[in-house]
Amino acid sequence: MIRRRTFLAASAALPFLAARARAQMAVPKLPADFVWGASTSCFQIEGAVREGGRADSIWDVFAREPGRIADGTNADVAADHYHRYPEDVDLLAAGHFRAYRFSTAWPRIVPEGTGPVNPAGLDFYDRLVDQLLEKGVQPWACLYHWDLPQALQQRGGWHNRDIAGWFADYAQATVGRLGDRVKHWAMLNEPSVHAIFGHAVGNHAPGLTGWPSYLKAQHHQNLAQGTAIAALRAQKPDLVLGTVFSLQPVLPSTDKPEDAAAAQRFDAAWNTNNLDPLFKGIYPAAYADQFAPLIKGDDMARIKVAVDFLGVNYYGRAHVVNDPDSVLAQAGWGPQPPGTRTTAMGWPIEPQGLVEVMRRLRDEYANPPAFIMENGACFDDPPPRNGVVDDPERAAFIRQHIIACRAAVDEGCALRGYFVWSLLDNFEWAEGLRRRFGIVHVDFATLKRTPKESYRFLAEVMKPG
Ligand code: GCO
Repeated sequence: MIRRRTFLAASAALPFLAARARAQMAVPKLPADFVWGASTSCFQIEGAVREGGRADSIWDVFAREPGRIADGTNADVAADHYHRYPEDVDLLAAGHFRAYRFSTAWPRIVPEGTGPVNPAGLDFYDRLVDQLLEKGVQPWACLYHWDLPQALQQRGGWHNRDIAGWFADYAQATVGRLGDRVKHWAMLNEPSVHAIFGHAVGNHAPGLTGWPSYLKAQHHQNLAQGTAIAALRAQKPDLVLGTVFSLQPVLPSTDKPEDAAAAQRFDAAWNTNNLDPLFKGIYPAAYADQFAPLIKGDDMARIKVAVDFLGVNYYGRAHVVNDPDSVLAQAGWGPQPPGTRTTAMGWPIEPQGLVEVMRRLRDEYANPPAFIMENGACFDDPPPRNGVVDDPERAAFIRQHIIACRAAVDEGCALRGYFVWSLLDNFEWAEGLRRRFGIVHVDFATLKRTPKESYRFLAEVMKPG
């Protein structure tokens, strides 16, 4: 059946776009209750790393080590969101964002990781949440976006299975203060990516390496996620609870059998080592034997919990080849199909992959209510000129992925919302401040915010009525 699509034309309210570009910006309408949002994470934007009783996270320590961050920067100031949050909330409201996904910093709230809760740390999120609600933006909080308290790393971090309880305690303390106003809570951001880059490849904090290290970090994140969800359900049954995975279709770059096998291993490491435990209570066959020694007692029952939503971070497909020397599933990134366009990160621009991810959730995981919780692109934007940052490639990227969202909805996938990554230019982990993903430009010297054309485009798309 061919469905009729209603197209919403980006209107003449886009002052800086040529008429032709405006016409190309036409996007399909999504359901009236579709949630439009923007995402950030605390370490990447807050700065103020030594204020309000915050202690070091693993990323503060990692960024101080020479050579770890490509441009030698750190996140001590970042976008200074800690002080400038009212301005950032105004940008959300003026841009018609209905929802804002932020993360709470464990080292602000429980600086030593366990033990005393720091009221000043919670005060910051209290102010942020009140400001959001006052401006009509729904807060969505994520409890862990990779910034483990350094004090916990010294106790083994994600290698120590006690972390499941430590995380649940921190989650309960945070919900205890904010749960009267924040209904939507995600537990972890991209556990597989944290396990792979932070604990196997070593190019992210805490800089650990090796596959056994990955397995522990992955299993204990799965366990912490399930433990925290159960604890929060018991604490406050009216909360809407979920978690956030990075999901990518994985394709072999060639038709060689060894590349096909590498793609299967990579898929398990990246996608299904998260999905299968949560939704099915098992590890995929490719790694089940390797995880087995780590599984104790009723671990798998604790991990398989009902979630109210799944957050999906989607950037592109993974094209991989066999690489026996690679710690990541003995697979490496391989050539992309000829003619594939890429972002400034070298990532392929493949909106159709978003539809493939959603189909997989529909067909293999019982179609959980899902939100695209990160999607966006890094481009080498020109600096602001006369208050304008022209980023047509980012606007086009977002538009193509909104069209993909509509296609997924049309195919019966339970896709309920789209959150752009990211509201602000920010600290892009090992890449530092040089990689810009924001729809709002941040001058890291003056901290001035300048909405980019992609912000104006999205504002037009999301405008009610
Ligand atoms: C991730 C994180 C974000 C990134 C974004 C761009 O996916 O790595 O969730 O913090 O900044 O994805 O790389």
